[in-house]
Amino acid sequence: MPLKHNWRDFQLYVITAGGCHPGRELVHVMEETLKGGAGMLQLRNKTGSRQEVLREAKELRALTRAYDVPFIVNDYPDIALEVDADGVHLGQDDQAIEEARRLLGQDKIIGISTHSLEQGLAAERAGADYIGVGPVFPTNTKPGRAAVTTSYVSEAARHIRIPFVAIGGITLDNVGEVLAAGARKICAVSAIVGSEDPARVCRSFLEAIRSAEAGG
Ligand code: 3NM
Repeated sequence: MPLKHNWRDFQLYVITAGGCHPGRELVHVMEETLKGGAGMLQLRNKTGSRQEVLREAKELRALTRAYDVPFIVNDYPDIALEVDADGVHLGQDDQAIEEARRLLGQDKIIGISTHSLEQGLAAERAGADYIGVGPVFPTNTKPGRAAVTTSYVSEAARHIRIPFVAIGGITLDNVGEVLAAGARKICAVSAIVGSEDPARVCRSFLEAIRSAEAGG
């Protein structure tokens, strides 16, 4: 079932994490983010079994359908197809974009994490629909990867033509720097799903993004 709007309009992208606020269920936390205005959701479960990922994917597919928000699955193109997700997100070491495209067809969204302008331009040439630009700041959600700083964000703003999402260590305290570097789509994990009030944090991120967009 296609989305009723252009998925490229999203401004805030939220990814699931094992580290939800203690005692909260994933699907409830993600519904809070949708109430707060999240415009795209990704299921990212690096530790669970395939069965667990499939169960979460089914729940989040039903939830995102109800809010008409695009739903992306990290790492499992087969699960993305099975639950009719809107797309997949790949890492630099995952299945190549061309291979994912063959499997998923032209209508699905394919996103890829990039950590340099060179990777970003290569992803664009290979037919990615959007790229992640990060980690902008060091982050425990993706440990062991050096921060690319806001300099890659400004390079992306100048040279990348497909939508790009700044990601990695972004919080309400530092999002201003990321927006000043030219990002207009923000992705955050721990700052949102780890907070006590994910809906409120989402609203605050969106306020910051909209104010940057309005030139403020
Ligand atoms: N990908 P947080 S950084 C999942 O740079 C992920 O490709 C990244 O989580 C990349 O908002 C990252 O908690 C973690 O820092 C983002």
